[in-house]
Amino acid sequence: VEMEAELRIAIEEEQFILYYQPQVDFNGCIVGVEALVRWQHPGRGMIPPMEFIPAAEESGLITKLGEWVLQTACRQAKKWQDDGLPPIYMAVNLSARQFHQQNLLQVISQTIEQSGLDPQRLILEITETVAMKSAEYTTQVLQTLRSMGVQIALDDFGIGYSSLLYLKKFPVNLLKIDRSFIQDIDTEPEGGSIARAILGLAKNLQYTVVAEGVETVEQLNFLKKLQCDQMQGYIFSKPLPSAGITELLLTML
Ligand code: G
Ligand code: G
Ligand code: MN
Ligand code: NA
Repeated sequence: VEMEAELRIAIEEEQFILYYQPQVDFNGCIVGVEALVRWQHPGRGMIPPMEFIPAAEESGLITKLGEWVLQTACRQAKKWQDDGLPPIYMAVNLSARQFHQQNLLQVISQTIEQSGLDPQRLILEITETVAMKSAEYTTQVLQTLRSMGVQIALDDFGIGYSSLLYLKKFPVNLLKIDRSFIQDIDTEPEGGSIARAILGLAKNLQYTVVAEGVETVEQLNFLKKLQCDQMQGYIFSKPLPSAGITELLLTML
């Protein structure tokens, strides 16, 4: 409850900041960024999302926070575009409660319109578990989002339970392989076998695959050999404030 009260104030006072983590292609070029929220707490410093997103979910405050995140991310993406930087995607996480909020589609379409961002540049990440919870609803929402031009990513792929039947029905563009399957490339005897299987499946179903949490050269080489489309992880860059991304994009001009 204390956390909830604090969060309420934090939202009012906009104590949040977005960091952005690059997603690179096969050649190491930045093709997109994932927006990751942090709480700049006046007394406790920078608080990572794992420590407040659950409370925001439970209290329902995630709806307001999520709107701020979406708005801020879309505006930032538009600004990079207006500044003549290389075109990139902006990926934004949607939590379970956000995905099921009544006015979700309205909020998203309004935010896109107000920011002036090309909807093709926006990727919404939902977890596989959220998607499977009510597959009929999910299919409908995703279809509407796709008709607006927005792209959809299934986040943390492989750790939930995906019905392959629904995977085929969902109008999804990207699968993000959960980082546990990337980390085991180095640590397990049969490491990488799940990453390999997901890549095979995804190629057949014509999804773009993003590997999350790539940290080592061994993981990178393994993924390159399997022609993984995109990668994200500390080996390339940690999540950075917007100015850090601007610098990286400038070097690509
Ligand atoms: O930034 P970090 O790597 O600590 O993120 C941890 C978790 O918090 C991830 O699972 C991520 O999806 C989630 N997260 C980060 N930013 C947001 C956000 O803006 N909205 C939601 N719903 N989740 C977020
Ligand atoms: O939305 P998602 O659950 O995918 O959130 C991404 C999370 O993964 C963020 O908390 C981000 O800081 C974290 N992350 C990104 N790259 C790496 C990495 O290379 N290693 C580890 N351990 N975590 C990472
Ligand atoms: Mn994510
Ligand atoms: Na993830």
